[in-house]
Amino acid sequence: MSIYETKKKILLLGKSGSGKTSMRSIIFSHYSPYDTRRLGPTMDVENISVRVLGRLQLTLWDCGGQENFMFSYFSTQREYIFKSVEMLIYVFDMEARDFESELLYLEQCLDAIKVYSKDAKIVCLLHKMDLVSAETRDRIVNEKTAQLMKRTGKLAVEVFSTSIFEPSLYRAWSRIMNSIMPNIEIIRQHLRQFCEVADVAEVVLFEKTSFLAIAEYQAQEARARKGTFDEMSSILKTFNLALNNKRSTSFRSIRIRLKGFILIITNFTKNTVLMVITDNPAMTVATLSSNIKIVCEHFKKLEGPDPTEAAR
Ligand SMILES: Nc1nc2c(ncn2[C@@H]2O[C@H](COP(=O)(O)OP(=O)(O)OP(=O)(O)O)[C@@H](O)[C@H]2O)c(=O)[nH]1
Ligand SMILES: [Mg+2]
Repeated sequence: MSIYETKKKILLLGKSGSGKTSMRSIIFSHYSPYDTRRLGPTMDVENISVRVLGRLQLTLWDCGGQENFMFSYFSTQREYIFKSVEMLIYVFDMEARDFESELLYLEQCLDAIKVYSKDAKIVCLLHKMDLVSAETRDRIVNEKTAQLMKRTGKLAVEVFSTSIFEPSLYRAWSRIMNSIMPNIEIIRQHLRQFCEVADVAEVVLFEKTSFLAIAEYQAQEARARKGTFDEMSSILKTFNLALNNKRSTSFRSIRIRLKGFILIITNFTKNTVLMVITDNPAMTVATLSSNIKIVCEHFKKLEGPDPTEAAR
């Protein structure tokens, strides 16, 4: 049986204009950050299904944040919205002045979640961080996080600061994806084996549409390098967008060879892209490429058949 056979409901909530539709359009559709200026407010709820790796299907519930909609989520639509939720993502606009009133909304969400989806994971995004000056960012994030934590009590809540103009968006969403991927440990184990057998320093598996890093493994000596993956997600996504717009084609592979260093980023399985880095001076691009081909067959089996193809 394939290891990816799950449907998961993710609720995206937050006041109107906080940036919910923008972030999901950048990550899961082909929007650039600048395209999001054209977005109008979301009316009621927009459901978007995203197939992540063959059989993991996410249903994003992008809930319009205008007051009348929020009111109905907490009254007439309460059960419909908050039942069977795998993850609640609450988006705070760091430009908005009234953080207190946002916290009241969050509290209402948490009350409903406790009733209808008590095991749901909770993530809060302090969004539009690009509008906060670099000198005050750390202080503001710490203050807001402390205020948040006071209100969420014993619930485990993860907080990320994000901006559509920065790699932080990918960092947060990669972590989100990691935490809801079924059997992520199995994938990691396979990446680790690949690193060891092929004498590779680092390997990262990206989802092909979003370029979110799903899983990674670093050999001991590579662990000092930090931050590569989130930046890489946003670079690859931008590169792919440019290819799409200018040449109606999409990304296939990048190979970089420097003295004692090879980096290959290549289409891998139907739903993934693989990045491999080695600093073994004896390794050649040809050997590394053929190792990737061998391990690819193995991952294809893990991923299992795409149900949309099986149905044809
Ligand atoms: N500066 C900045 N602007 C952002 C960011 N994210 C979104 N925006 C802008 O915020 C505006 C509103 O974004 P939307 O995504 O439509 O907001 P929403 O939360 O979906 O709003 P509703 O659908 O009404 O609930 C758009 O003009 C975006 O370009 C960000 O990180 N930084
Ligand atoms: Mg919206």
